[in-house]
Amino acid sequence: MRLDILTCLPKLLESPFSDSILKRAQDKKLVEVVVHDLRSYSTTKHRTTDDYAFGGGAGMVMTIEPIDRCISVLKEQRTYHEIIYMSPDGELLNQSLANQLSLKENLILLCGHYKGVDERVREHLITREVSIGDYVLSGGELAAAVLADSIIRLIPGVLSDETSALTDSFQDGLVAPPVYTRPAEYKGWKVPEVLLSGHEAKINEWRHDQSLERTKKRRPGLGMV
Ligand code: 6GU
Repeated sequence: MRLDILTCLPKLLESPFSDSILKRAQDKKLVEVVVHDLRSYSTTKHRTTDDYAFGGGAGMVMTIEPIDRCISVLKEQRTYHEIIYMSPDGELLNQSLANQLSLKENLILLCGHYKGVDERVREHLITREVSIGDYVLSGGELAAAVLADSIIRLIPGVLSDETSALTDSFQDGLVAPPVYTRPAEYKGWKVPEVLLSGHEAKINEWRHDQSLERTKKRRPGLGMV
């Protein structure tokens, strides 16, 4: 997979991709993440990427030209399956959407900022809009990093067998069961006996029961979308 992220604040996207699973996925060539600074596509004297809103008020608005120029250059190089605008009024991210997007070859994520982008970007350049939840962030960068993480970890080979995405919370419409590690007893707080039994079938049954119980208690309605 190739993931191109367009932003006017590229520094915000440095650390999420330079550590742990997302770094390893790139090192293993399972994903190529390229962050583009929209300022370098600006043709104005001061390389601006925003301007005042027509009609007044509303704060600064991201201009269409740097975004269009950057997307055009990328589209000349390959075909993109989705060009996604990160926006709090977009479609809500969930595991099902992450699964769908993880199957695509090339994706563009556009990070919004200020009071948003010129509406013509949304009308003519974007194929989809995604939000990561019903709250407002200062910009789309952190949201893009969240979306990218949720997608990249699903690409075959990114996770090892032990960390397989198949056992994640949400993947089967259930939250994950509790986990424990050594010591088996700490301050008198004990690990459930069944986990120490070595009886695999019983352990699996216990975990499944715990998942069902937890889902019912914490997230009733999960997976019923
Ligand atoms: Cl994608 N962008 C911003 N600015 N805020 C958000 C968001 C996106 N998703 C939730 N809040």
